[in-house]
Amino acid sequence: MAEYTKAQLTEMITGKLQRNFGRTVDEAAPPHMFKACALVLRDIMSRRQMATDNQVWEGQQRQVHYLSLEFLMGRSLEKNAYNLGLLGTLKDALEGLGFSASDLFELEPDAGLGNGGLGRLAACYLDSMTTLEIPATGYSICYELGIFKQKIIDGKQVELADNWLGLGDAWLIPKMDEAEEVRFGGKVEDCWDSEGHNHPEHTGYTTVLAIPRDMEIAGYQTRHTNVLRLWDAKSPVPVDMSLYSRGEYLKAVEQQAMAEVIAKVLYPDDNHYEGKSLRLKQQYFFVSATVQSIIRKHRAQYGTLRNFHEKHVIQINDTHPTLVIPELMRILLDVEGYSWEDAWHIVTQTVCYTNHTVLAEALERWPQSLIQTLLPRIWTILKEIASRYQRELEHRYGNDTGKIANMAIIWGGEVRMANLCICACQTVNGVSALHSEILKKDVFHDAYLARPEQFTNVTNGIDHRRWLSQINPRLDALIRDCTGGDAYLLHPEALQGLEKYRSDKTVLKKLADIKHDNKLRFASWVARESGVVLNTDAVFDVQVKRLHEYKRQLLNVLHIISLYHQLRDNPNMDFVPQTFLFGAKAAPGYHVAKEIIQLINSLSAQIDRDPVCKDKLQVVFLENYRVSLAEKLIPASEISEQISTAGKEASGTGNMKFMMNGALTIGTLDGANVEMHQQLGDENIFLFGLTAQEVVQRKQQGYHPMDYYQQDPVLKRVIDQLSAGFDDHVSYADLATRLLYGAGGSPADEYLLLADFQSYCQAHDRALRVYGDSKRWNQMSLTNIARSGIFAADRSIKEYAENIWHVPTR
Ligand code: GPQ
Repeated sequence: MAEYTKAQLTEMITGKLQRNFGRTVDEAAPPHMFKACALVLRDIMSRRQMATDNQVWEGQQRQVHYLSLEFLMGRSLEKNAYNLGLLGTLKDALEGLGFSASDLFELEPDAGLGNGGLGRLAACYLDSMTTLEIPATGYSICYELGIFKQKIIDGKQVELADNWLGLGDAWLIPKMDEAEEVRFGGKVEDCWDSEGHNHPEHTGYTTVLAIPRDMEIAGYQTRHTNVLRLWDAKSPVPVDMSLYSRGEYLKAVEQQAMAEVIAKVLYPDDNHYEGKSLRLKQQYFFVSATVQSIIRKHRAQYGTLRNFHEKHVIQINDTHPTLVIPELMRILLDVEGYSWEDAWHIVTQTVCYTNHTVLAEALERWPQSLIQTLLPRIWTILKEIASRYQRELEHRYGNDTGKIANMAIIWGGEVRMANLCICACQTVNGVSALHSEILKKDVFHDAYLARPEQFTNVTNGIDHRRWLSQINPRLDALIRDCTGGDAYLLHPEALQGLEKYRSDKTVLKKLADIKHDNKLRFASWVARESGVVLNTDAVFDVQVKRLHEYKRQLLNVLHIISLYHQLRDNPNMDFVPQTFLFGAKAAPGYHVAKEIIQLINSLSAQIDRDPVCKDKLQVVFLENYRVSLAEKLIPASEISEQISTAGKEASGTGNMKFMMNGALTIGTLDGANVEMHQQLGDENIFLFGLTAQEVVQRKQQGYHPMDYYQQDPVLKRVIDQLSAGFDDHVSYADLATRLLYGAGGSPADEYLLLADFQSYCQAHDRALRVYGDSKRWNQMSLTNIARSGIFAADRSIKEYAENIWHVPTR
C-alpha cells in the first residue's frame, strides 16, 4: 500500500527538476536527478516530521536526545525510500524517466560523519528509535569534511579530504531561525544581587553562531519521523568587516576565524584521545547549542524548567558530549536562577552515559588550563561539581586516598570526563555483557561498589533492515519465503523460523547460491573500481574495521604468511583456495597502524607475483573502507575475522553484520562475540585464543612472547620473514621488534598475538575442513542467520527505552 503511485512520484520528481534546477528530464544530469529525488523524499519526511512534532507536543511526551560527536550515516536515498515504503515505486519512476536507480544510488556520497563502530551505532539507533516511534533527536556537528578518503599509493595510506556536502546537503534543511549563540573565552566575574543570588557576568567572549542543518529520519512502516540535528558554525559578524569600528575589529576577525574552523573537520581518531583545543571547542560548541535548543523548545511548551527532567532524557554517547552536564547546570543556575541543589537535581535526573571502550588511551582527560581559558564559566561549575563530589568521597572513604584519587573528577591538573559522567548520570552502561562486567569489576570498580544499581548493560545491535534486507535482497527473499513474509523486519526474532530448514536441501542450496552470486557481484564491482580480479572460487575471508593494534590485523597477516610458507615449501599440497580481504583506515598519526597497512599491501603484492599462489592464495587490501563498501562486501563474505585480544573490544558490531549475512566467525571470546557464541554454541562458530581472564592472568604472571618464538618453528619463520621483508625490500623489522621486545614504552607483544597464534591457525584449519563439507557449512551459515535476530538494534533500543529512558515503544 505505497502511498504514492509511480505517476505521482514521477510528477513530483519532474516538478523538482523544473523548479529547483530549471531543467526538463532530458536536460537533467544524474546529479540533478539525485537531488530531485532526495528533495522529493525530504518533503514527504518533513511533512510527517511536523505531524510527529505535534503529537509529541500534544501528548507532552518524554523525549530522548542522543548526543554523539559521530553519526556515520552512509547513504540515504535508498534507505529513505525503503523506510518510506517507496523503494519499488521510486525505482519504477526512475526507470520510466530513463535513469538507472542503482546508478543514482551509487552517485550519493557517504555521509561519513564518524570514524567507525561508535558513529555507525548512533546511525543504526536513530533508525530503530524512529521505527519504534520514540520521540528522539540526534545531535552532532555538520562537519564540512567527514572521515578522510583513503588512497593507497605505493602500498601506503594517503589521506584526502572528504568533501561530501556537494550532493550530500540535499538531505539537510538549514533553520536560520533556530540558531543558537555559543560563547568562548573571556572573563567571568561574580555579580551578586540584593537577594544574595550570584549572576556571574561573562565579558570579553567570542561568539560563534550555531545553525541547525536538520536531517529527517524516516522510520520503517510508521509515519513517525525524527530529526538528526547537525550544527553548522557561522560567524555572527557580517562579511564586510571594514564596517566595524576599530575596537570591534579584532573581535570580529577572531569570531570569523573561530567559526570557520569549528565545523571544518571530523577528528579521525578512533578509540583514542588527543587533547587538542579545537576538539574541545567542537565538543562545547555542539553541547551548548544542543542544550540551548532543547531548553528553548521546552520553555515554549511548559513555561518552566522545573519539569525538565520529566520530559527529557539526554544520552551521552561515550564521554565526548560530557560538557552537556556543566552546560545544563550553567543555564539552570545563571539564566534560570535556580539554586545549586535544584539545578543538580534536574541535571542528574536527565543524563545517562554509555561507555564504549576500556582502552586507557581513549579515556578523555582535559587539561584544566585549557578549559579555564576556553570556557571560564564552565570551569567554575566543574570545580564546584568536583569539590562537592570530593567531599562526598571523603565522607564515604575517610582516608582511603587511593579510592578518592581514583574517582576524583579533577585530579593532577586534569578533568576526567568519565568520572564526571559517573558522578552525574542516572545510569552507566557498557555495550556488551563482557564489557559491562569489565567496567564493574575493573575500570569503574570503586564507583560500582558505591552505586551498583547505576551500572547496567545494553548489548549493541545493528539496523537489520539496512544490514540484511536492503543490502542482501536475495537473502531477504529467501527469508521471506521461509519465515512467512516480511514479519522479521519488525520482529527480528522471527529469523528463528529459518532454523527448521536446517536439513532442507533446497533451502541450503539456495543459501549457497545466494552467497556465490553475491561473491560474483562483489568481484565484478572490485574489478570495475580497481582492476583487481578476485578469485571467486576461493573462500572469502574478511577483516574490515578500523586499523588498531588491539584488533590484531597483524595476527591475521602472520597466519597468512604461514600459509604462504606452506605453499612455497610444497606447491602441490592440498590447499583450499583462500582470498583474504582487508579494509581499514588508520588514524593519520598512528604510525604502527600505517605500517601494518603497508605490510598487508607488501604481502598482497608478493603473493600476487608468486606463481605458486596462483588460484590458491590471494590477499587484497580494499581501498577506502566505508559504509557503502561494507554494504557490498558483507553479503559476499564467508569468513568473518573478529580476532581482538580478549577484553579489549567493547562489543563490535561488524561481527553481527557478518553473522546476519551468513558468514561464519573466526573469533575470540571478546565483546559481543561472547553473546554470539552463547546463541550459536561451540558447533557454529570457530573460537580460539585466550579468554579475557586468561589475558589478565598471563600478563600478571609475566608474558614472554620470546618463548613462543623460540618454541614454535612456524611462528619463528613468520616473524623472521617480517624482519627480512619481501621482494619489495620494505623492512618490517620494526613490527617484529615490537612483538619480540616492545618499543617506545609499550611492552613486547602488548596484544598477545604470539600467545594466540597457534590456536588461531588451528581455528582456520577447522573452518576450512568444514568449508570442504558444503552441507555442513551451509547448515552453520543458516544457523548463524537464524540466531542473529537478537543482534537487531530494535532489541537494543527497546532495552534502552525500558530500562534507561523510561519511554514507551510501539
Ligand atoms: N568505539 Cl570509544 C569506536 O568506534 N570509537 C570510539 O572512539 C570508541 C569506541 C567502538 C568500540 O570500539 C566497539 O567495540 C563498539 O562496538 C562500538 O564503539 C559501538 O559501541
